[in-house]
Amino acid sequence: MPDVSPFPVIHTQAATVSRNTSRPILLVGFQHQGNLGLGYLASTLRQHGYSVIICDIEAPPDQIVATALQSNPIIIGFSLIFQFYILQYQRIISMLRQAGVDCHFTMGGHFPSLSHIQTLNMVPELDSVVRFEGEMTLLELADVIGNDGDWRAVPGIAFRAENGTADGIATTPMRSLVDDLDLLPYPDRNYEPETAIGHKAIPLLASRGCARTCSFCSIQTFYRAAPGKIVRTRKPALVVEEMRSLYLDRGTKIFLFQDDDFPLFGPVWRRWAATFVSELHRSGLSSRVIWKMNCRADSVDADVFASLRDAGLYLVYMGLESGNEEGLKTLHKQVTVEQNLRAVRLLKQVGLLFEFGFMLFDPGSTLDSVRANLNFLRTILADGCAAAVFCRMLPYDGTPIKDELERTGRLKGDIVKPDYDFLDPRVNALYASLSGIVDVWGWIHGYRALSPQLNWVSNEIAIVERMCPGLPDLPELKQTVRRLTKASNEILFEVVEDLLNIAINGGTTTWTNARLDVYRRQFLDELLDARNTFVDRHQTALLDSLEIDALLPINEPAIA
Ligand code: B12
Ligand code: SF4
Repeated sequence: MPDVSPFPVIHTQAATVSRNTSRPILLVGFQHQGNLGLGYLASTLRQHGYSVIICDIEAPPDQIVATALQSNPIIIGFSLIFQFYILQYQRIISMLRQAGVDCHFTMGGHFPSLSHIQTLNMVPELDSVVRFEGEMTLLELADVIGNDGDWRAVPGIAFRAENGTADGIATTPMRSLVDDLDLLPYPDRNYEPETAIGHKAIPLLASRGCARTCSFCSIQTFYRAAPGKIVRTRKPALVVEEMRSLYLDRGTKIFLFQDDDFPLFGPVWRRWAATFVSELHRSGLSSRVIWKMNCRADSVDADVFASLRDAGLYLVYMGLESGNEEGLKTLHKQVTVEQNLRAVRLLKQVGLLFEFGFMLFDPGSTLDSVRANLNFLRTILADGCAAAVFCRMLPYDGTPIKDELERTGRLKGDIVKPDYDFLDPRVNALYASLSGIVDVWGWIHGYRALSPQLNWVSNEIAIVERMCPGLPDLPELKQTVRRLTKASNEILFEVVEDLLNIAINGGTTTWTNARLDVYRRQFLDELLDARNTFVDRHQTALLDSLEIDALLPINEPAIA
């Protein structure tokens, strides 16, 4: 039987030196929904003998400072995965220094990797930035610092240099991306996971990297800037083995694949997916667990998705992004409107729930393109299958579109709020009036907003359909949620349309924030009432569905 569970220890340059593990390493990051980056860093360090403490960046700052003072770490590693959090990190980092914490401070993540100079300039208390995938670099940094070695020679970092560079920042040779993801230990998951209708939902990865080149996305540049293979898939049998251990040890029945683009596109990844499906069936998990993944519209195929559905797939997140050809070109999606429409049609046909990313506005927006986007949303959501969500494209650091806006003198704002104006002033006015009237934080954005709540209840229904098939009242609840979703979408679309017509023909709108808030509250009240009544009525069956069936077939994965 192949060796699947123990992880061979991967070595760094410093692996041969004796390791000083007497002091812990403190990691600070955004923990909501479980942070896989921090998880992999922590498990790699632990595998090599270090003790690791993880603090949530959203914990009270005093608590983070107290933990640092008490634990006397060798390094504090900050994980910045959302660039707009940089000020929050800045504040905590300077509090730590003021409190006398004098160990090595480093930071990693997309923004620090791609914009290391800005990061070091904005956060002067940092000693270094770890660039790109950080497992091996952080380990080596700890090894070298623990032995009072020259950390400035560790590959894969940036730091302030007194001389020799024009901008005062030096970089060491880049470290290659992790070649074989299966050599990494399972990520640390020592936190209370999110639950959906009582079921734990745990994030995991089957691959890293994305082969596509969307202009607004920092993932493609992140995985291209570092040397090494851009997309790396794990062995399907080992992914299933991780799921199996999470099922048995943690009672996990919902798995959230956070892969940027789940391996499905093209013949090689289709084969990968087929093997994954057969491993799930072989392990006995396909009838016991459900899972969600992210993919592009051009990966959707009726037969493939039917087989994924039969192996537990219940929710698909698709980055549709635009509903007009010009917009798709600006965003360099390399899909057509028809492909987007087709993907949605096929998912509905196969009976899969879907959520989507959509940018009503992008830097090339015109009044016509906004109307086309609106019509697109109306088409795909006409049956109330999902609540409308949309946003304005934001030019994140490290993206081709940000560089283009900068080159053409259109980039505005700063790292926390990067922005731009549309070329047609009427689109600017439309966007401003729309954000003023639709309190998007109450309707579209934010965990408690209406659209996410509607989608959340649809998600719960899809879970119950799979975990407790045949429960009475479920079809009625589903119908109610669809009706509410449809009505909520229609109001949102009416507002956009009204403001769009005003942007073209002039006039004033009768929509106000207060009027919308009345609708919003009505929808939310009805939604919560229907959902809670259902849960109350079926508590016993829902609780029973949380039980774990430990009688899985003995798993002897065939490693490809
Ligand atoms: C999962 C996820 C989420 C989860 C977060 C879960 C969590 N706590 O981590 C949820 C769903 C909450 C989420 C929300 C959002 N997300 Co999100 N998310 C992701 C996603 C898909 C995967 C993250 C992940 O697990 N990666 C896998 C791990 C292994 O990789 P990693 O995080 O990069 O970590 C490695 C390295 O970066 C490095 N590293 C990272 N930290 C550190 C620290 C140290 C000390 C060191 C040494 C190294 C290091 O080493 C790690 C291991 O190799 C990423 C895309 C991506 N590929 O990263 C987007 C991404 C991070 N999200 C993004 C965005 C925009 C959002 C939202 C704004 C979306 C929205 N419109 O609402 C919100 C913001 C939430 C908020 N609070 O404001 C953007 C961020 C863009 C930016 N430049 O800021 C990303 C990059 C996607 C994209 N390109 O658009 N997201
Ligand atoms: S948006 Fe998605 S498909 Fe496009 S480059 Fe980013 S991760 Fe890949």
